[in-house]
Amino acid sequence: MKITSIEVGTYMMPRHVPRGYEGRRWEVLPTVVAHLRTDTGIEGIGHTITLNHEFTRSLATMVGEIGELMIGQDPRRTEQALSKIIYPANWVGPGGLLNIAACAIDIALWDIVGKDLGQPLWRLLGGANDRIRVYDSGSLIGVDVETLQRGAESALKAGYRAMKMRPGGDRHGRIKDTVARVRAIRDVIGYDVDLLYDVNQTWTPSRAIRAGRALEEFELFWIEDPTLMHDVAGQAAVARALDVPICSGEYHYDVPALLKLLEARAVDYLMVDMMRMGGITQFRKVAAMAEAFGVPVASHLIPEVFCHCIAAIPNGLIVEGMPWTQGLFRGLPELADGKLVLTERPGHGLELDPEAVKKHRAG
Ligand code: SMN
Ligand code: MG
Repeated sequence: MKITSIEVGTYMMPRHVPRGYEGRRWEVLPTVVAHLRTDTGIEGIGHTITLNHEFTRSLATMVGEIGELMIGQDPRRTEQALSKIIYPANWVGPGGLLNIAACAIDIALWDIVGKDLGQPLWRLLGGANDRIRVYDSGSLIGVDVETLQRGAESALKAGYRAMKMRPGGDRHGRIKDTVARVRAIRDVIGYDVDLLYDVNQTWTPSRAIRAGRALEEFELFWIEDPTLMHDVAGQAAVARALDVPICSGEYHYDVPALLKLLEARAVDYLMVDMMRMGGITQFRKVAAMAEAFGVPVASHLIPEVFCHCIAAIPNGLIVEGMPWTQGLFRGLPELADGKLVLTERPGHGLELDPEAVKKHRAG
């Protein structure tokens, strides 16, 4: 089997704009889709996103150029196919745009592998589970507590049994305000629903320790990225000081960077961003590495593909249910008892929704 052509599409996916987050940056999410076609008629699709609009065209171009390097390759030999980009990319990588773009191609390769074998990715990648926990990540975004509380109610109504909140104006203010904000959400959801807390690198280690202790009574499922991404020692100190698990990793671009977090015991749970890693092929290596450290793995964004990977591995913890890209696809996994239920559809099981394509295509 050989890859014969690549086509790239850019879509501006509409997003829910929370109060206090007005502006184009939140209104649409640039999403780039790669179609890899083969001489057998099987077509694989893969996607990637950029939160910043400024380099959308560059991203689409990079996806297309990496795709051109795949022409003539056997898509089932994922490692060999991707080895074709290592030399040409050694001056525009490692990391950054290169990985974000390679992710779309890598997902499309795996989609072809699955379709060729008639198997869904969750089974091909190990099949540890055929359903996997998911948390709502899109509803509790907002500056004011009331918006968050309404978001929590809607997440419960949608069937989620776990959800993630972020600090607001309290981020650098009095810790008692941080406590009040978390209490306001626990008041709505109780303690049978898991509550996750994402700090996005904005605390110092000492503040993280003080805030983490003050939040202890709320039994957070995790505190995410409490400190600066490169302050591995600082984050390890936080992880040591607190009983609440620390989850981190989404900001890093390669396997060695995540190894550093594991070796330093700076994470209790490892979060992986498939796009920053460059796709499923690299994700598997990270997941196996984390398993060796006894560390569970959580996903960052694109849940419609990531659910396969987290379900497949023995140390898969939970999937981030961020709804931003799912409007582009048909064949999404359904939510039941707080879990995503994987199907028998081969590959990742997704196809572009023709209506969404018509509405959101931007290039
Ligand atoms: C996040 C970061 C970047 C883009 C979207 C969301 C956030 C998360 O850290 O974990 O959801
Ligand atoms: Mg995060």
